[in-house]
Amino acid sequence: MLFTMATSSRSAVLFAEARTLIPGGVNSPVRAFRGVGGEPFFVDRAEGPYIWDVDGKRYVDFVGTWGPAILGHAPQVVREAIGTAASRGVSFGIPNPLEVEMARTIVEWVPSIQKVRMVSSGTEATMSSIRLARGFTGRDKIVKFEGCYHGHVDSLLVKAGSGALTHGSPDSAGVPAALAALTLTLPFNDPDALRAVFSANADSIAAVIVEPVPANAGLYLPKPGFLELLRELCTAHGALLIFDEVMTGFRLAKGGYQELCGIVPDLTALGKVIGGGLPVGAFGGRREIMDYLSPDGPVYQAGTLSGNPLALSAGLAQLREMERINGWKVLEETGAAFEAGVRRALKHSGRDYNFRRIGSMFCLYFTGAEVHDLASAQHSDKATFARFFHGCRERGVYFAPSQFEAGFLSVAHSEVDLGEVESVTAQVLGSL
Ligand code: KE4
Repeated sequence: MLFTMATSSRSAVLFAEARTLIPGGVNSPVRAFRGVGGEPFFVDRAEGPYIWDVDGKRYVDFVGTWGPAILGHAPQVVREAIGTAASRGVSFGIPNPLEVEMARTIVEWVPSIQKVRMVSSGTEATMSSIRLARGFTGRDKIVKFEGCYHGHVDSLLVKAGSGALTHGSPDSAGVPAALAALTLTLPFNDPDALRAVFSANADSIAAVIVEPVPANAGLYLPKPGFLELLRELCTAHGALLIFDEVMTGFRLAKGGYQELCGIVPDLTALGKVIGGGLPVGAFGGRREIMDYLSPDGPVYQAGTLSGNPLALSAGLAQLREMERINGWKVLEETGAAFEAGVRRALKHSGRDYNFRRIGSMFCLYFTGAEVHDLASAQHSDKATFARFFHGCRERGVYFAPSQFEAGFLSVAHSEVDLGEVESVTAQVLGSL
């Protein structure tokens, strides 16, 4: 089933040229609509909860550039901060005060982080975290969970989620078998599998990396006790626990999901929100671990644009604004209102569904089965999801173009927007 844009649309013309110049016509695979069919539209501009495509069509946006747009798109405080910073210089490659201010903020807001290093993407944050864990422990094996996505790091592109899953290549080509063999994968929410992997690998596991709320196979939640058991086993076996909070950090709470669940990881990977839409990632944790990093320690890690003044200005402005307005309270209220509307629409649809939400992150699966891991998420009816996605897109509501992604709300989504989305959702569900 193909959903094609009008051939005369500027998006179609742009995409045709893009495909001759850029692999798949996109700079990141999930943007190619392969999970839902059809061709992507091209965006012209974005503001608040809205995006406009190059043909002038407006959408209420629930992707939010995959998480960074927590205040909505192009918030004034972020635009002003970027302008002010740019007037003083765009990049230095020399220590600058903003790096100290961002590090101080992260350390204050996330108590498990005693020292932090800035990088330029979530991938760099997780890649550096696992290298640091291997260097600190002197061990080689990494444990991850099926369907979790931690960026396109060789060691972590094993049974990965997000675009890898959408494109049916959870185990990417180009990753040497010898390296992939050092990555052990488990089903999420499976305590027996967790105990077994530690029993079988005792003291050779350097780290377990986990999305504490997996949001790259849609969205599902940790079962009670699962993360607590993970923490206990890592401690007992001298393995480091790495929370990948690139998506959940500073979004689900001021201190990220670890503030809500009360579990203290050894390292945390961060990104998205802390860049205000510009390229930023970070990783941090216990001082004794972080001091293993060059130039003090033997684990090398570096980056030309790490701590870039524009990116840090944008991120700090966004974090400050979230704190000023208590954005986390606003996001919970908005999320609850959004969920109520979607559930009213679903209730009348007579369809099997599984709607999951935590704070401002959500996912709608078209399956009546409980979704708690990758295998159950894959029971969702992807063809129905694709029809739902395009039906909403045609009516000006933009959800993530894949069943295996999460949706994001911002503080800019108003009651009017949510009312519009409830009406559109009801119409589309009724037409499937
Ligand atoms: P980046 O390298 O894309 O900045 O971050 C990688 C990453 C790490 N950890 C988690 C939990 C993530 O979700 C991500 C990236 N998220 C995807 C969306 N599922 C980015 C979208 C894309 O790949 O284009």
